[in-house]
Amino acid sequence: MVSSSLKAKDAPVSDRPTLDSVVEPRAAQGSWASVSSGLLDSRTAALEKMLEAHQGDRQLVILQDFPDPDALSSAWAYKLIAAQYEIQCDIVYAGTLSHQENIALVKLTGIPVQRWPCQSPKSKAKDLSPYQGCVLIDNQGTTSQLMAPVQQAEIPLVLVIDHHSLQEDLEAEVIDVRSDTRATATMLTQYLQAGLLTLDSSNNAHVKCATALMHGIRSDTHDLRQAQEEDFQAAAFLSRFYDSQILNTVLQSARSKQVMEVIERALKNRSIVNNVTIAGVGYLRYDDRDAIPQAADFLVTEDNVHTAVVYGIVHDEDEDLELVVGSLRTTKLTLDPDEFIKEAFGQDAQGRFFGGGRSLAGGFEIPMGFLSGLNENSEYAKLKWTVYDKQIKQKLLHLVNPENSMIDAS
Ligand SMILES: [Mn+2]
Repeated sequence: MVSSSLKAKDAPVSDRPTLDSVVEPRAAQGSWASVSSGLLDSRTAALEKMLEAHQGDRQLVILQDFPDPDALSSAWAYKLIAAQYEIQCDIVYAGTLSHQENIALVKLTGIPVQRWPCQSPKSKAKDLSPYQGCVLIDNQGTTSQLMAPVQQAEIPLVLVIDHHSLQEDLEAEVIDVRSDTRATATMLTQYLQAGLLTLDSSNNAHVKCATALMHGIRSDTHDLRQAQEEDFQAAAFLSRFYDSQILNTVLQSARSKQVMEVIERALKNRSIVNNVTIAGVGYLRYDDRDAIPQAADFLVTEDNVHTAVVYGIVHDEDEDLELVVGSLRTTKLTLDPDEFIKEAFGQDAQGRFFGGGRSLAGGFEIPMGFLSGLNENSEYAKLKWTVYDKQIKQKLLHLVNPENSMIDAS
């Protein structure tokens, strides 16, 4: 049994506004079949109205720093929709594409995405003046370093389409946040089905975008094993257009040696308490950051394990910056990763949470502040890891096994 502090997903949460209070009344049940066509119609109408009002604009579509297939494909679908309104979109992210499948997806389908490294004194600031609006897809701005410069340039937030839990203080012209939906790609596919863009199987970009969306849905639903009716409906629609050969090639991309080594460390270091497996993997390079969620994906497959948390210290050589990065994966439908992570790690001095999540997955990033920075002294590096490892483990165990969560001080 997991402690009662792992609250059921459907337990009443805070009084934060939900999409329903922002956009429209809630449907009787969450499933696609029961969502009245009226609900979809009003969402489509809201998006259409925004697009019409911004005809001829140039928009910046911001993805999280480490974009995944769901984000990449959804942003592309939005770009294709917006193009019909003569809105030119640039899809950007600040971090890196480090999962081999994501690199293969972008290469094979040609998703028009650009890396805009930021924060670095070396990388010169991007000119944001051509943009009249900014759009967040598969995120709400909390996982992108680009939000700060965009807010500074006072570019209005015109649209948010996401399925992570709704963040407080989110303001945009149109907000479509559905935390019960498994994939943002499902939401974008619904907009396509509603007629915002007519897919044409003789159009190469359409076929490749449909392929990317199919991959997006698959990857956010554990290969459809956790898919809901609406995801199957969306996948069924995409099946008329997508290229299964490209998708196969993407899925067959091999794991890098570094990823294998991180998985090995995760296996070796894991401890299992109340069906939750927790593993610290020590230091890793910035480019190998995606090994952490991949290790969590792997650990959650163990017998009698429903939730895996893997974390490590990621070192960015370019910036000489270190931060603790962690991923959570769960197959337990009643566990809310967003709540779990917020409860485990709390907030920083500015009141921002160290992480959050969506259904079945979550992540966190803890800046190391004064302790950040590579040190040549391996004893010191070891000591620093030990401190972080124990502190994170203690916070996680406090939730997983409250009676016995004190660390062994010996
Ligand atoms: Mn997603």
